[in-house]
Amino acid sequence: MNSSSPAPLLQAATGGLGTRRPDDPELVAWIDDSIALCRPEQVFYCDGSDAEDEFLLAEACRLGVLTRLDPQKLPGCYYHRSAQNDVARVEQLTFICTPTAEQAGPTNHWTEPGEMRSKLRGMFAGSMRGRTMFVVPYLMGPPGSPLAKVGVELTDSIYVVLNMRKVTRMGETALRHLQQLRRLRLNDAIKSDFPLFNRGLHSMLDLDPARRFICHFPQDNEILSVGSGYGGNVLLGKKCFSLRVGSYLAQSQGWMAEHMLLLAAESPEGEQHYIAAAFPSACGKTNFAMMIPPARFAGWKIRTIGDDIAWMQPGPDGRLWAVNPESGYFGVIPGTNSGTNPNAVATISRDTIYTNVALLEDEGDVWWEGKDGPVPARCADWRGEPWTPELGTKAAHPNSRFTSPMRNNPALAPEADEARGVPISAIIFGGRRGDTVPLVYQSRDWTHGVFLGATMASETTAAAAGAVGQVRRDPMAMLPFCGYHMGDYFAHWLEMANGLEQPPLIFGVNWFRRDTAGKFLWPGFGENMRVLKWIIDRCEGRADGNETAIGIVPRREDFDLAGMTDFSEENFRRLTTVDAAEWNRELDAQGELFASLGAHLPAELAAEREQLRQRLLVPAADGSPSDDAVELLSP
Ligand code: GTP
Ligand code: SPV
Ligand code: MN
Repeated sequence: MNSSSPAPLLQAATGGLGTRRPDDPELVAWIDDSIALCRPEQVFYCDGSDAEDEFLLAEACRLGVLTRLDPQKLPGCYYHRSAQNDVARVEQLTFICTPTAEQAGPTNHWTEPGEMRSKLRGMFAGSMRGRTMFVVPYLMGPPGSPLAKVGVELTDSIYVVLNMRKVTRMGETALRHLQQLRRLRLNDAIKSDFPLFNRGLHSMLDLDPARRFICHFPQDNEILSVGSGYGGNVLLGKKCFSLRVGSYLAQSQGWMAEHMLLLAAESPEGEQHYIAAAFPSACGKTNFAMMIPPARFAGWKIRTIGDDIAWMQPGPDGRLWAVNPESGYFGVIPGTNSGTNPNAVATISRDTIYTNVALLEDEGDVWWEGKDGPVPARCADWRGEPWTPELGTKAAHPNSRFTSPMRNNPALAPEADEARGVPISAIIFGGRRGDTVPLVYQSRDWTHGVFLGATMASETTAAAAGAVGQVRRDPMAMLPFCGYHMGDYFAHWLEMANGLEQPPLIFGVNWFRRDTAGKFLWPGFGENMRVLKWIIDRCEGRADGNETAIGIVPRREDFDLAGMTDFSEENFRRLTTVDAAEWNRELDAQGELFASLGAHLPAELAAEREQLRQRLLVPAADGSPSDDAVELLSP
């Protein structure tokens, strides 16, 4: 299935839907230029109404882009198969086009903007002949928030439109916000050429990977995307605008755009904490943000504010305040069940687009590896091929995804719509590491916390095209998403502390440490509440920890393991062990990234690394967490 088929949608057929042109002059001029370039057969202006959604869903079914699932079992749910060569973000084909290569830095692919622009203009020329161009205005951030921003995506994919409607506040809301921004600029006579909205132009072309490019022009607030129809490559409000362009804007304007979930934790006594956590793609953000604590923690309420992106800025009270710019989830499906993530199961039971999972025989229901219930005797796999368990292949693509509005989430925090956001108590950095990194540890202070985030690494996952399971540095989980020089990004993190009288405490976590047989040592999911509890206790000054070379790990007495079956004290010891030999290897691996940043690497971080090297040479005084270090370092 692809969504490129020409279709006579408009006028009489739509009863007026799709015909209302916006009136912002800058917007209209850009749309008209893009029409002249792409030559669509017709242009559909989205307003975000329910009537429009209904119409476009029916249209997508008529075109074969979506299949409607059983409305009794899965009300408002639809099925989509992407092209087989277009199933994930493509980091190799993602570019930051700044005037100089140095501005993009060594961790990004770079091309000179003029060169890239003319290459892409050639590809866009006539690319929408016989197709519909959809004009998709969207707002990132709660309406009225000082952090909220407007983008407009022009796309020839009806699938993109229907996804953007779920993950962003799409339509009239965005145009109203743009109008306010325009008025402010005129009233305050602000002389600025910087476009008031992000311009995103997307064409699937013929979905040929040889003509696939995801290009960002941060200084022009512009994104050009061709040749893909999938996820982060094309839902331009998400990674492209909110993170790559967003991080550039954040640096120049003194705020932060981060690849972080946001959750609210309320204790039985009514104590509130807001937590932000950066884990790389497919490393557990959605699951952590929707977590349901085990019985031991009866009375605790964990609520979701966001599951992927946080925009944060210092508030007048000296705390760091955060909003979730999104309004829905584009979440990993495999492994989702009522044991791992009951809130996600409820969220995707209606109003959801399922992409690249398996389709059951009656075509009214879907299946994926790790779903509740029995494995089907047969189904059609994500490619549409007949599948039986004996084949031994995956029926659902490992990066198959659900797209659902956040209002479906039973654990949604009401604060998700609050314009001023929420004040953050703690920031957590976490990766997928089979060894080395303990279950949880705390940095000594902000600078050490920035070092912790800057040096994190994680095994690659199916969320991006390429090899899976390879450990790579992924600073702050932003390696694929930072829109400028990574060294300058670190400096920006360090600078943010100046505006913060009460900076969040910074922690590292790792749910994925394995035993020698390759089994996860930690049960994860809801049990991660135990780690969260220790973190909150540290914020409140209630729990103690042991100093190690890399930071503070929990003392056994201060970590709640009550009610855990199948979990041994020995496992806890292994999970909190800091092995000097492993960390010396880690230190070396960190060096490669740091060296690549050259003069852009902040001296503070080089100094942190040197201090870590020194500490790894000295066994801890109490001997406990550094037992192994003592053994390994004795002559
Ligand atoms: P993106 O949407 O790509 O940014 O991913 P994410 O960070 O939101 O990851 P998500 O929560 O969707 O989890 C990705 C995969 O990790 C799923 O297969 C989960 O089942 C698995 N996972 C999540 N949390 C845990 C955990 O605590 N332990 C273990 N073992 N696996 C987990
Ligand atoms: C990620 O890869 O971090 C995602 C999925 O959240 S995508 O929207 O494709 O970037
Ligand atoms: Mn993500």
